[in-house]
Amino acid sequence: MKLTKKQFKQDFEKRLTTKFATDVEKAGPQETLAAVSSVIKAYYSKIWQEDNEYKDETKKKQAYYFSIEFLPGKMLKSNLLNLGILDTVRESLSDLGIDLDAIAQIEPDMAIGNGGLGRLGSCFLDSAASTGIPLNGNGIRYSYGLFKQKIVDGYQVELPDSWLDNGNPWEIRRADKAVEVHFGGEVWLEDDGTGRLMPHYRNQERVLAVPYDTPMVGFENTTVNNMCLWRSEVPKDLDLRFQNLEYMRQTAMLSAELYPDDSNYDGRLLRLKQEYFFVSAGLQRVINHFKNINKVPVTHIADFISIHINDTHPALCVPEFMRILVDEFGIEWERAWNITVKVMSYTNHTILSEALEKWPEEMVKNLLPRIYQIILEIDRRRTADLLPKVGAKLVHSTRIVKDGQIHMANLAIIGSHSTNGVAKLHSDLLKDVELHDFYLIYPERFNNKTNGIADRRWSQIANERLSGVLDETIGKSWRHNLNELKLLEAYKNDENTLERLQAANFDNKLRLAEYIQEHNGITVNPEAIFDVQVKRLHAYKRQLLNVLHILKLYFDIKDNPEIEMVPRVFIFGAKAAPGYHYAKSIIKCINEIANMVNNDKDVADKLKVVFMENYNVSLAEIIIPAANVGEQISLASKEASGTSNMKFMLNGALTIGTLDGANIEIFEVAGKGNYFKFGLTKDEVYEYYRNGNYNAHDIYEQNPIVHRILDAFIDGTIPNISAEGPEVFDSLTTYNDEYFVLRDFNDYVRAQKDLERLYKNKNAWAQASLMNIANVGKFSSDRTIKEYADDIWHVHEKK
Ligand code: T68
Repeated sequence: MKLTKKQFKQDFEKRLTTKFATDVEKAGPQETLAAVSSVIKAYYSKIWQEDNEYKDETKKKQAYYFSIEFLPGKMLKSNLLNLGILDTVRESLSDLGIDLDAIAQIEPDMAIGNGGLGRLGSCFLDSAASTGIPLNGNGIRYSYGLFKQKIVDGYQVELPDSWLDNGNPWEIRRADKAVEVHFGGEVWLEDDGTGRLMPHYRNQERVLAVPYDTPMVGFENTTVNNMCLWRSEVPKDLDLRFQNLEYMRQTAMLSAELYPDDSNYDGRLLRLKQEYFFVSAGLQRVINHFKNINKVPVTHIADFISIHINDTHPALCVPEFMRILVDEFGIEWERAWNITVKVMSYTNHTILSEALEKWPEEMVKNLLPRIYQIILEIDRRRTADLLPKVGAKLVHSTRIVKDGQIHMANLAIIGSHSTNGVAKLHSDLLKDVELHDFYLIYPERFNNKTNGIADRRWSQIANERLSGVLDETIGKSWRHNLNELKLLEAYKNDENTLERLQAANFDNKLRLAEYIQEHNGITVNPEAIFDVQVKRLHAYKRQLLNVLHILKLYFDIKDNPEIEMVPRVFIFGAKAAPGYHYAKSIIKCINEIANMVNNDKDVADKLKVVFMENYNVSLAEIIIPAANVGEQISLASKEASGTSNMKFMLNGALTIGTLDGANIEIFEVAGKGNYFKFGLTKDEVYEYYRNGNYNAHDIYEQNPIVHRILDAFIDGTIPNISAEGPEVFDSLTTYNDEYFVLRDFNDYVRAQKDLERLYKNKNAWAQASLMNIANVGKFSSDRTIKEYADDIWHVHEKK
């Protein structure tokens, strides 16, 4: 949009008066932020309204991304960038003595997601808007997002994230569009006089779902999509019998808190309620909108909408959509089923068995009696239909209802026309191993969509220094199309470019060093290799492997304080699920090792270990641009994709990683010599599983370096871990090292040495870094979302 400084200042000053009865001089930072945000909201609202009108008039098909989590982070700068007014607003504020970046910093992160899955959803919404693809989000407006992490005496402590305290300037509460969601009670079927059995209900619990809309503003275009988040409330006309405190509390609970578990299935009733809550509310709104806009029968709905099931949490979309078609529109079952399968599509994000959702039949039956009947009927008809075609074995292994449980992945696959994994390796594993039986029955449904990232946030916003150098070197086309970064390759031998790229990284390192000084009280050397592992703490991600290597370096120094070594700063950021004891123990160990290493005079500044508290999107925006090395060291086959690996690459860090998830595709495009690969392949891992012949204890006994490092956990070398040390030690020895940490240790050390050698050659390192940036184009989520739009949803870009 077009905006002059004069206009903005006028709007801003006026808003301070109308909203807060104050002026530039007297306004506090919260008032300033709120006024700026409110002005920006007014700017995009017009575009939003027009785009809604355009969508309604053209009636083009739209897609809806149902996800129980989103992780957008802060929105102010992203909205400014996308509106094309970031510089104008920054300069205008600066004229008024206000620092935009300082103001932007106090906006709370919108953190209604755990990690990769939620962040991917937000990257997709950003990219869809920016490429003009009509995709809207549907989720829950949790009053409390992911917990805030404090580190106290080395331990993780969780504090509530009350992100709405100062209001949310971006959202619009649409009370007029509220719908009801019903739980429990009894249901029975009665002939409606025409031979059709219709459901009747008694004693249902009623919940009001109120939508809050947050605009997803496209990058320098005219698209504004919607992220709809639902809040649970008590219906205004509630029967007095139900107006008791317990019911009020239960209702509020539905949208109160995000479950802080990732990669783990938690079978609690409230979670199941949350799932049905946002699924039912979302589908009702989508269908209401369809009815209002289109004058065609609902049997045509698959031509107008597409519903995406992000992981299994929204899998109840399948029976709920059936319920609406069959019970409310009176559509005959077979026909309704064909429509449902056409409308639905599903993404799988994990092969970890502990993350696969299953709900006890009894629980579903009690909480959602009609949905339960529909699931049984889906299962019954499918079984009858397939038995003669594929045989009992395949039918049984793929059934939705078995062993007293409802298998949500099975429901999602069976009830949709597309199942995709999130990186090539992952999608292959789904077809060949994890979902092989489904693949035999429905081969045409399986496909891959390698993840991507919203590159504008991770470069233009998070790394202005690098972006500036790129503009000067290759022009600005890369800002619209990340593939244009390929132009950078021509500068691989241009010393000036290499120097400027490295200088940008160095500035970012200074900024991070300052942050670390302020928050951790640790002085780090900006010349050191900044070696970063940021992600959720999980055994399969193997933060422990990183830790063992740090201990090796530590002992090398202790044995020979004069040893020549490129100084290193190891940086961690990781939240552990509050109930994940082992992960929390590892956090404690990292912090105690950090204390030991950082305060050892022999070590000087050769080695520093920093655990950064409360890793989140905003912190990632400070850390990743400063990294030299990104650690992507999960056990091969376990990380479905990973997306921080892509963010590091975009910011010029080199990856040290296993052949897992999207790392493989990163290595393919980065080119040999520009990454450090190590460790078992997925085939080797599966070979161990088949043979059952892995023996971690042997490695402990036979490898003196490993022996010494592991002993440090139990012999008092590392202080203050008398409970956690033995736990870690036992996991690696007695319990046979589930994720092959010891098996991959030697090769990891070798790769780390290669890395150090390359870093000593400044020019070669800079070239490798440049090659990473130049080849990152594929990992823009603009690419990913276009693939979803073309291959799965069949929705089209606005021209
Ligand atoms: C992640 N999954 C994958 N799950 O681990 C990661 N799970 O490899 C991938 O890049 C990313 O998804 C995007 O595809 C998750 O982040 C969760 O957060 C989660 C949350 C609740 C329940 C289960």
